[in-house]
Amino acid sequence: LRPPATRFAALRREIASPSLSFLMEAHDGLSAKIVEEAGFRGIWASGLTMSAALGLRDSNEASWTQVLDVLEYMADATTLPILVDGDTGHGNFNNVRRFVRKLCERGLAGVCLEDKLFPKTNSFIGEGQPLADIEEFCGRIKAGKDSQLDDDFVLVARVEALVSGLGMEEALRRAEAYHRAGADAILIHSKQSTADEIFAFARHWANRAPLVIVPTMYYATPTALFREAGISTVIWANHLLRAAIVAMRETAARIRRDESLLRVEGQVASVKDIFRLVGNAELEQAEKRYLPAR
Ligand code: SPV
Ligand code: MG
Repeated sequence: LRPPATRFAALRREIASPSLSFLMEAHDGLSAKIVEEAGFRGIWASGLTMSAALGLRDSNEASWTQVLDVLEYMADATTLPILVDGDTGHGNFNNVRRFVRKLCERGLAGVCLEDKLFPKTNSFIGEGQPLADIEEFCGRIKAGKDSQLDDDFVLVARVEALVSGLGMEEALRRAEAYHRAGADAILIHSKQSTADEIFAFARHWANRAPLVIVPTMYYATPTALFREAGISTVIWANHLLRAAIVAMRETAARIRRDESLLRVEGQVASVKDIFRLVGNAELEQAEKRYLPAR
């Protein structure tokens, strides 16, 4: 496994490089492995999908230490750098300090903090969610940066002003403040079905710091346009969990209807595939080395 130190540098490279980077969502150890297998260079540990995979809402129902445990499984399962969806930071500046230290200790390469209030609600629910006071959120950013245990740890500040209907000026004001407070990148979020406001923001922002986007709602926008706009990083935020939901639902329904496995066997991963994914071959080697010969 790649030692954690290089993971911090790897995420920083992805975020800082002028070429467009991609982070793919994962929500547990297995999905993290699948992201790596697909050839992605980094993982988005989504708050929405980690919660949903636990059967919970994206409302900080899982405690931050429960989230940390999921993240540790993900970090152990892959060599890729992981950008953690840190929601609001689970409280005020003091909670952020402890959260960031623990992420660093477990080899998580970066965190994204959003300018909302604890407990948060998913951005695609309701209208006009209240945002954090700018100064207070800047304190969270500074506290996070002051607590990182590796120089390359990445803190992304997420601006929710467009989602909350506060407009472009407020979004830019907030992004500027968060950048000054020490954020390494700005995530500008939108829930519109086109990327118009994202592109407008990017024009005004003029690359003062790397921009990260989440095109869940404006999914039809060609990626070439993100490149042209000088976006740093695209997050495909929830698609492995959504794919799994469809596959699991279809498989459960078919087995229930058929009372037989015959028609699903060819449609599902083989048991061997599971063994391969979780590295049973390595265990066989280790047994030869460490168990007494029989
Ligand atoms: C997540 O994946 O949890 C995110 C992105 O924060 S969004 O669901 O669009 O808020
Ligand atoms: Mg989230």
